[in-house]
Amino acid sequence: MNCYKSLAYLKSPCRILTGRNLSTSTALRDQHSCRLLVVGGGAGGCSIAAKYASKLGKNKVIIIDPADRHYYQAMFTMIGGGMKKLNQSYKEMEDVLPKDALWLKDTVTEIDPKKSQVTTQKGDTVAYDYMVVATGIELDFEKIPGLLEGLKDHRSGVCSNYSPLYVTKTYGCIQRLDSGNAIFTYPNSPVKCAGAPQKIAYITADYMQRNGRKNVKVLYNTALPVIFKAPKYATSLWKVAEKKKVKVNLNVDLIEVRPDKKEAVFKSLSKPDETFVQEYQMLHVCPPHRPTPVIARNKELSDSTGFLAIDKGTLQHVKYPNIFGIGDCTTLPTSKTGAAVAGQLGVLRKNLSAAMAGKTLTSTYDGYTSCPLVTGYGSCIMAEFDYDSNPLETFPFDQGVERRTMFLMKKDVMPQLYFNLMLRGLWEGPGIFRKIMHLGLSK
Ligand code: UQ1
Repeated sequence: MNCYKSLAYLKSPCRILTGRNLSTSTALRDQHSCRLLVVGGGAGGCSIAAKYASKLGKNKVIIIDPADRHYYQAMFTMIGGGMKKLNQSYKEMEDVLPKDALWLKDTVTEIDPKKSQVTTQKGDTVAYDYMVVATGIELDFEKIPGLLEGLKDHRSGVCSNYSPLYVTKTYGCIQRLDSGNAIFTYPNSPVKCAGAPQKIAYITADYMQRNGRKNVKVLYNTALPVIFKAPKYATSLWKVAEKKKVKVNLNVDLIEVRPDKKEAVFKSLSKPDETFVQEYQMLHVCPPHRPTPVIARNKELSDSTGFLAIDKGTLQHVKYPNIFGIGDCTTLPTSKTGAAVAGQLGVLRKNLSAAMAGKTLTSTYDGYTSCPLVTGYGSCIMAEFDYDSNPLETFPFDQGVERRTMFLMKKDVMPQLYFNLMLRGLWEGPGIFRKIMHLGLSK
């Protein structure tokens, strides 16, 4: 089926279309149709659109995303630590999306899976044969009273690597810090890059040690009952925290920030009704996250948690066989990282193609995810694991220890790999290298 667009010339005269035009009675509203619709132009959406735009041909893929910029979010920790600049972390959306796909710079406001059609904010409709949902996850800074006020005030010491709006503030906070508490928080919700809240704590501790600032106390306050999900790397991280004198407090949840007094209020999750206040000079917050509303409020598509209900092996929607999902918007029970998206891409490619050809889906996602746990200026533990939190390491050495090579991999190799290969549909995670490095003997 061709993509078509009716009355397109009335609204966007510069967009050249090759498909056929259909007349419609609803003037000034476009009706599109396509073989594959991709909702979201982030890591998953852009990469899968790239694969299919070249496979299916010009304008057979439509991609919908309202953003001007595409960020490589995995770089935000490095920006917070002063090791990268914000302008290295993004490209213009029009430069990363595949040229053969039609980009609608718009937001999907409603999905009707029974009609295989979506509606956008501008009032356009897009009918699809197949759809990949890649809408990501949202940040909920508003949920914590006082947090936005603190983030917006340049002298407050409150920062967050999680948003391009605030990530550039972090390094200034680290540089100015010379005494008192530096508190790093992890919220009581699913988050993207579950390692990021503690990476910046270790980087800050390293900065203090290198600059002889002995009067700073670094605290990592997490709502989780563990330091890290995968036990192998949890063991390593407890050692890192001890070595770097980072005090780890488990089961504590940030519930309020008082920027005027430089106080943070926490709730204990292990002792009901207990709250406590800690003073800070620096407060780095990982905000609570929430599923994207367009999925969460759609009861046909989401489960009770608000995420897109897909099969954890095939990535196909549990009710609608022409819908697939990738990345942070899904119910996949693995850590939400760019590396996980890379691992899902190959499975999605194979299963979506099988579905399009009316064949049985044979590829299974094992939950592969990776978290390059940067532990300072020059060291990194390259965690890689599956659904069962068992290590799935690429390299033929123990990745549970801090290494300079892995730091350089994270800092210099990954961004290249991401922009030049993954977003062009040419990287499906390191699985193939893992097999070669382990000579086919293991995993
Ligand atoms: C990866 O595949 C990936 O995608 C480009 C990343 O960027 C988000 C990563 O940070 C990592 C670690 C991987 C996994 C790759 C290797 C070689 C361990």
